[in-house]
Amino acid sequence: MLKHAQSEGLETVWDRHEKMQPQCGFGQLGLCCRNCAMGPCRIDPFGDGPSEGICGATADIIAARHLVRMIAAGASAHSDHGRDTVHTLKMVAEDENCDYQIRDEAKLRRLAEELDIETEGKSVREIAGAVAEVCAGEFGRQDGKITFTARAPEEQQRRWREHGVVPRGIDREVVEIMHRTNIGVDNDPVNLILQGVRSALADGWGGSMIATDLSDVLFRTPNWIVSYANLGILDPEKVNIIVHGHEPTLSEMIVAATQDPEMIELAESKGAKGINLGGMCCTANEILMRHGVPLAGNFLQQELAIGTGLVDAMIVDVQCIFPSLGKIAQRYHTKFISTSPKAKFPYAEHIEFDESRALDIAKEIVRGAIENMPNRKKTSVNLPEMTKPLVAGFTAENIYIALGGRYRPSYRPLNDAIMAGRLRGVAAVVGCNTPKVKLDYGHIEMTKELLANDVLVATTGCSAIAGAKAGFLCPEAAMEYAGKGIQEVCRAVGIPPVLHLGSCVDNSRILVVLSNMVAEGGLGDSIGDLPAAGAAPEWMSEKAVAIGFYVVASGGFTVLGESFPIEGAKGVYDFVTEGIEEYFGGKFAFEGDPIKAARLMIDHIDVKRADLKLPGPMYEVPYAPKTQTGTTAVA
Ligand code: NFS
Ligand code: SF4
Repeated sequence: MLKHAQSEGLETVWDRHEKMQPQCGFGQLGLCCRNCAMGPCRIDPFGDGPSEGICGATADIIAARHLVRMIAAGASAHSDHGRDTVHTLKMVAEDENCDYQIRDEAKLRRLAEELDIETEGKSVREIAGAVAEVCAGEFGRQDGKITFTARAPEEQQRRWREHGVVPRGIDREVVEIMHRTNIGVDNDPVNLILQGVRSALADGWGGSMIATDLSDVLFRTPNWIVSYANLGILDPEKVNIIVHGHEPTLSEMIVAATQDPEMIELAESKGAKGINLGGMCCTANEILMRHGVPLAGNFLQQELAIGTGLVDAMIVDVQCIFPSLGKIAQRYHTKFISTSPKAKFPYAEHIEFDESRALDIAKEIVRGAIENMPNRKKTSVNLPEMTKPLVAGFTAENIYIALGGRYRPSYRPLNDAIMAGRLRGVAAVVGCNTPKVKLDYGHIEMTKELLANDVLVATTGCSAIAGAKAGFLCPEAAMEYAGKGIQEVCRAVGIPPVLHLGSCVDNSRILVVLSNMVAEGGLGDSIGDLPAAGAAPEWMSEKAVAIGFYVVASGGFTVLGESFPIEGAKGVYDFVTEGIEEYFGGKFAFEGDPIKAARLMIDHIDVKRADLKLPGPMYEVPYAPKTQTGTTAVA
């Protein structure tokens, strides 16, 4: 596809990345500030020039302020998505003719109970209204704690209380970051980062968790589903529509519109063999998990998708959408349609999505795509015929069943497998793509190394799409890539060695799974005690910074492929890679080589196994750190 793009004279993210070299060293090190108009200021990393900004801010203050603003931005993105989901649930409650419905009543009732809502004698819509109201309240809450934080192990909650980071309201924590990072407010780097942690927790255990749970209620909780992935899912004989972005309120309705008989008939009248819908980025994961809609690709593939010349419409809502798409779409016949009042793009046709007329608008968009198919420029078509089969649809509600708890609905089989050393541990490999490394390289190499060492992998976001394209999400992958322990587990229960848990807001599912593992017993008192680790080998978005911080603050060891922009600020760097562990049990490491990064994760898992007095891995593993205490592992 890159060769094709080149021959067509298309400029892609990789070309722009190359043109941008060398990138600004001050920015990379986190040593520039323009938080006020006395600046911009920059600190000299070599010690010859200024060591403080004009106001007197040191490198640590400047880098910490910027870092927590990144958290605020990321937490806002996830949480505003959560807010939109609440809004949709409220609409369902208020309007019986609404295009959306309650698809998982049992989950709605469970949530109502958890939120202390009286359900006796209430209709489903009344319960939905009450749940929506309580969830909406979590955004504007002024004090107390975000309700779902109670899902975390008690020991973790105790640490949050001890260090004053229990999140109050979701919006409040973000606003407080914006206040405290103004010139002349909070000038203690650790104090700033603790507020960053508070806002990140409000995201993971608040905004993101609400987005996940209410999406399950509205669109149904996912279950195992098969599909396939990569640009080869595009079909020259069908109308091809790609939905790109994040919020399932839009993509769910596009799914419904493409299945409408009237639309299918219209497509056939134009000579098409039907309508082919594919997803891109996290909205792809949402509709894959619930409907089996194939994955067209991840973040870096968005321009290439249009470059196939086969996309009749690319429909976008919010987040991770390149502003370059409109220009590229103009080179082809592709309709590039923006739908959110929050996100408009150059050269896009804007058809505003309004939840109260959701299906009608979705049909209007799909009709436009169908009518556009005859305009394809045959000479520009290039379809890379590559796809891989996959299994997705793992959740906190079904993962224990998948792992052998069928006859006893509990996490016991999973915990037992870890305690016995059949599984050395578990890892979450998540997050974005970046043009700084070869496409998907970080995800693929890291995952292979973990699997070979009997570390079971959970995945979400663009990493899940990378894993899907690499073929990791099918059960057979265990035989090809995994160690003997994972092979035994996968053979016994028929799961892939890499479990797809959804979009990036669905990292909240991973928090719940880990909390459930702690509650099951035998693996310590908190998430930080588990033989587990997380990674975002190719992170690029501010959302990933928020995720990283809520994982670390929840006790998780997290390896990032690229450092935060803090390397010029030693105090901040040392705090996030060391000091923070004493507060919350988790910490960051930065490692660009995915194999070395995987080994840091494995080292951590082995230390946790030793702390829990668990034996080493049951089977021979290729990587055994020198410090290993196990009996059967060999170097
Ligand atoms: Ni996550 Fe999903 Fe992908 Fe990164 Fe963007 S799509 S919300 S931010 S690039 S994983
Ligand atoms: Fe410079 Fe301080 Fe203003 Fe930042 S806040 S631009 S360091 S004077």
